Amino acid sequence: MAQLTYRTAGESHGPALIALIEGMPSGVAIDHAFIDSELHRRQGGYGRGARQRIEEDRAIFLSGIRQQVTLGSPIAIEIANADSRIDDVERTPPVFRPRPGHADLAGSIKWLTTDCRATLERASARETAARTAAGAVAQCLLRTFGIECFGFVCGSLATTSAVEPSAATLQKMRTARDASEVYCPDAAASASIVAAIHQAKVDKDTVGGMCEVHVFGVVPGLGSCASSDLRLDARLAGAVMSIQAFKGVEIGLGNEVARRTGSQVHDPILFDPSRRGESHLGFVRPSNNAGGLEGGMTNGMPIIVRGAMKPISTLLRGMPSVDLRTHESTQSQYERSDISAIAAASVVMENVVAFEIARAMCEKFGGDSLGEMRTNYDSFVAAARRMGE
Ligand code: EPS
Repeated sequence: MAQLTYRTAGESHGPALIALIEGMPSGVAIDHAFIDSELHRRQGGYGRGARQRIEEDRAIFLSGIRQQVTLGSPIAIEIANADSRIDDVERTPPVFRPRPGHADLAGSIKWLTTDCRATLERASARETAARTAAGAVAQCLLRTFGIECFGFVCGSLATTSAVEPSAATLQKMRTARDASEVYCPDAAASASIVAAIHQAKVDKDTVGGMCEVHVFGVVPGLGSCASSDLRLDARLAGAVMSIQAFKGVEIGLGNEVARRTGSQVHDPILFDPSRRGESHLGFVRPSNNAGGLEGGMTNGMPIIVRGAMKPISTLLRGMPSVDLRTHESTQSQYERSDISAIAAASVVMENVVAFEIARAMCEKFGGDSLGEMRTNYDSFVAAARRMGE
C-alpha cells in the first residue's frame, strides 16, 4: 500500500495542469461537484486578474476512480488551461526584467537563462488549482470520518477578523464566508479588506493577507513525536509554506507564545465523561492555544493553522530591477496578474492542510480499502475510550 502523496505538473499557459494522487484507499466516494466547487472558489475573490474570466477550472478524472468511487490505484486529475499559449512567442514573450519577490531572478540564475518565463510558468500560482483538486479529493476521505476543514481570510494590512469559528457554528461560518467578496466571515473586516484591495488597485500596487484553517473532528494521536519528520505540526507548516507567496505559518497561538508565560499559554486538561463521544474523547481543554497539536500529534482539539501571504509580486507600476541581458537598471516587467489573491489562497490553504491531515489519517489507520481503514479507526477509538477503565 503506497503512502498517501500527490504531485502536480503543468505550466501556467501550458495545455493543462495535472494532479497525481497515490495511496488513496479504495471505496472513497468522490464528490465531483464538491471538487469543482473548490476549484470555482479558488478562481474567485475580489482583486483577481483577467485570467479568471478566461478559465473555468474543472477536474477531469483520468484514472483511479470507477463510477465515482476510488479504486485504490493512482488518481490522475487534469484541469485544462483555456489560455494555453506557452509556445506562442508573440502572446507569451520572454521576460528579461525580473519582478522583486517573484521566482524570476533566482530561477533564471538557477537554470542559467536570461528569460524569466522559463521559471515563471511553473512558479505561477496557477499551479495551486491542481493542489486544490488533490486536497478536495482528500476532503472526500476526511468527511467519511466526520472531519471538516474550514479555510478563510482572517486579515490583511491593518485589518484582523474578530470571528472565531467552532464546530457548532461551522455552517453559519461557511455561509458568511461565502457571502464575502474576500472569503472573510467577519462582515466588517471583509469590507475593509475589499477597500484596501481597491486602494491598491488605484495605487497600481498589490496586497497580501492572513488565512486561517480550522480542522474539526480529528481524534488524538495523528502524527508522532517519535521522529522529527513525523511531527504533524512540522508537516502542516511545510505544506502551508510551500504555497506560492506564503512567508509565515503559525499554529494555535503561534508567535504569541514567545510573549507569554507557561501558565498563560498551556491549555489545562480536564475530563468530562459525558463528552467521551467527541473527538477529544472527553479530554476537554478550556482553551486551545496549542491549536490542536502537542508534541507534533493531534490532541483531539480543533487544529488551527494560520498562514501569511505576501502581496503579489507583479506590480502594475513596477519595482526597481535590472535587465538580465545588460545588467542595466530598469523597472520590473509587468505581466497580467492579480491585485490580491488572498481569497484564493485561503481555498488553497484549506486544501493543502486537508491533504496533510488525510495523509496522517492514512498513516495511523490506513488500509487498502476504506472499509479496512474504518475498522482500524473504530478499534483505536474504542480502545482509547476504554483507557483508564
Ligand atoms: C493564476 C493565473 C495566472 C496569474 C496568477 C495566478 O494567470 P496569468 O499569468 O495568465 O494572468 O494570474 O499567477 C500569479 C499570481 C503568479 O505569481 O504568477 C491562477 O489561476 O491562480
